[in-house]
Amino acid sequence: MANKPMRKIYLCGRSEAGKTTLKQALKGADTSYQKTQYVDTWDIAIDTPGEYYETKSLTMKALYCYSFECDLEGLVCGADEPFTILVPGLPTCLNRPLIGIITKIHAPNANVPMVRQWLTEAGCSRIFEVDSITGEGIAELRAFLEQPIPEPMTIGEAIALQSRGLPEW
Ligand SMILES: Nc1nc2c(ncn2[C@@H]2O[C@H](COP(=O)(O)OP(=O)(O)OP(=O)(O)O)[C@@H](O)[C@H]2O)c(=O)[nH]1
Ligand SMILES: [Mg+2]
Repeated sequence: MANKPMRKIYLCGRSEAGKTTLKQALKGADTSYQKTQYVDTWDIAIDTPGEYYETKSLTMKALYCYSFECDLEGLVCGADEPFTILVPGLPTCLNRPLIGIITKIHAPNANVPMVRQWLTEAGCSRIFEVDSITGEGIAELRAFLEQPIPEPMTIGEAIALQSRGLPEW
């Protein structure tokens, strides 16, 4: 059965976080290691080299700029990453929803609750846990991405939400 179209997600995270493997798993393709050397905006997801995220002058600029080409932004973080460079409250300067994806959830040094805390503090509205190699959690993420793109909010609706102190605007 053919896959449904997915909302386009921008994938960022440090090198080896598992962005490309995740993209392959979402496509139902074989997972094979391919170091990302350039930004690929034409596939089902916008896959970036980890170096974008690890370079001070590029992390935020790329997050802002590619938001114009995606439907939502995804922070990819391996469950075994030893520290984070994420700053809190990222959605305050993004114009797309932000979600988090924790990969390698069964890695020997995995600490899923710690990574979940980083992603929560960064401002992710949803956090998914996956193992892109076994496919665990991929169907749930795929089902979320297959949800239709919501109608853009009017300025009046945004102001109404702001006035009630709600973050969804
Ligand atoms: N067990 C397991 N291994 C994973 C998972 N995701 C990625 N890997 C492995 O981690 C390594 C790096 O994965 P990539 O998908 O290439 O990482 P990347 O974030 O695209 O890295 P760059 O292209 O350098 O930015 C590969 O050997 C993958 O097989 C996962 O969910 N589970
Ligand atoms: Mg890659």
